[in-house]
Amino acid sequence: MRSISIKVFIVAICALVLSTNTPAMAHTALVSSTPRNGATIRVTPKNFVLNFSEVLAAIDDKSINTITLIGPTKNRVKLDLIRVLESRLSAKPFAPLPIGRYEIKYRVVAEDGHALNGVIKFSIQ
Ligand SMILES: [Cu+2]
Repeated sequence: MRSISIKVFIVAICALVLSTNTPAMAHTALVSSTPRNGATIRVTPKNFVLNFSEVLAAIDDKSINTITLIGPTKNRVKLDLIRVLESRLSAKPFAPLPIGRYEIKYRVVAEDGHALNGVIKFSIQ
């Protein structure tokens, strides 16, 4: 009987934790991106654009959000004009990109202080 009461206790705690996580407190999420995750494209995009569900944070007007482009040989590809505008993070490729597989790695912090990391994979053929 003792193990059953412990299980009931654990379930009750989980329910309490879940119920306090209301939709209004939802953390930021990636809503859309250009290019999309898994996309195959034929030309270098003019812009990389990541749209999030929450406004992104800044400290003393400095962006604390990062975006990195990793190229076909796991090399870091230079990006230009990295910008944050409300819930949007964007950057431009510095030069036309060679054919191959790429990863956009991002780390953003929403205004509620929570961070989100992610990877968008695409290839240029
Ligand atoms: Cu949050």
